Amino acid sequence: MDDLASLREAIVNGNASAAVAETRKILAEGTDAVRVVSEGISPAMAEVGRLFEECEYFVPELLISARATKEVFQLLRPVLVETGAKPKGHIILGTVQGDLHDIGKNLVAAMLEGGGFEVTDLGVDVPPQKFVAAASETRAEIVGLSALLTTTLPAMRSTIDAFGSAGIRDQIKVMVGGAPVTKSYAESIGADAYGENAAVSVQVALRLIGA
Ligand code: B1M
Repeated sequence: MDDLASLREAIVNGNASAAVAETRKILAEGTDAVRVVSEGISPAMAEVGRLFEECEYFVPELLISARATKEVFQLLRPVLVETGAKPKGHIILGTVQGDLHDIGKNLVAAMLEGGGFEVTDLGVDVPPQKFVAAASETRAEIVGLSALLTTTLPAMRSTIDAFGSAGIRDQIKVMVGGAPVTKSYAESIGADAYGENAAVSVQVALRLIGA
């Protein structure tokens, strides 16, 4: 049993207080916060997804595990953010229209902040026009689109198209990510980059701004 097994178990069981207590303990022991994400939260939520697929869990169980993850994230966020360098660029982030999943997007936001980016988080269920308006107002270099549902993948394409219709597609780089997104899908919709996970997203964003 590794040092993150109890945290994973608490998240899968939706036991928020145990998950928070375990996170406090492992952070105090010096466990890297990025590892808590990649070897704690991510596999635990993948297991929750598997149980949902096999009809052992239903939406209430998903919500309870998601709440436990969010409470863990409140502890991790300041630690992830403080590891970063000085601001390097500005990124607008959001979950696309029709999609309410935000755990992965929030992790990406924290990692990007930790990597020295200013992040404007538009939240979930974000319509294309809201991304375009935020990009025009902030003059951000990158817009990051997250989607977790196969049914909301087309909203990524419509968001990219909306930048074209507004005449500002050449002024912004688009990074896409989320469980159903692949590199080839990203290419097929005209995105500039694909972020496979939160940690990789920082490197991808740095590459996009030429850093
Ligand atoms: Co939903 N859900 N869900 N859900 N949910 C999935 C996605 C699903 C795969 C579960 C399953 O069937 N196995 C399935 C989608 C199937 C499909 O599309 N083919 C599903 C479904 C069906 C649904 C509903 C339709 C269920 C229903 O109501 N009948 C419904 C849809 C609601 C909606 O959005 N309109 C729904 C609702 C929910 C909850 C609200 C209950 C809850 C979300 C709570 C929240 O986010 N606040 C929920 C949850 C928790 C899940 C699972 C179990 C976990 C998602 C998660 O947080 N993963 C999920 C199953 C799964 O993923 N295995 C599932 C952990 C997170 C760290 O990973 O988000 O992938 P992830 O993010 C990663 C990378 O993808 C990447 O970095 C992150 C960290 O490394 N990444 C990016 C993400 N965005 C990025 C952006 C980037 C770069 C990288 O650049 C911009």
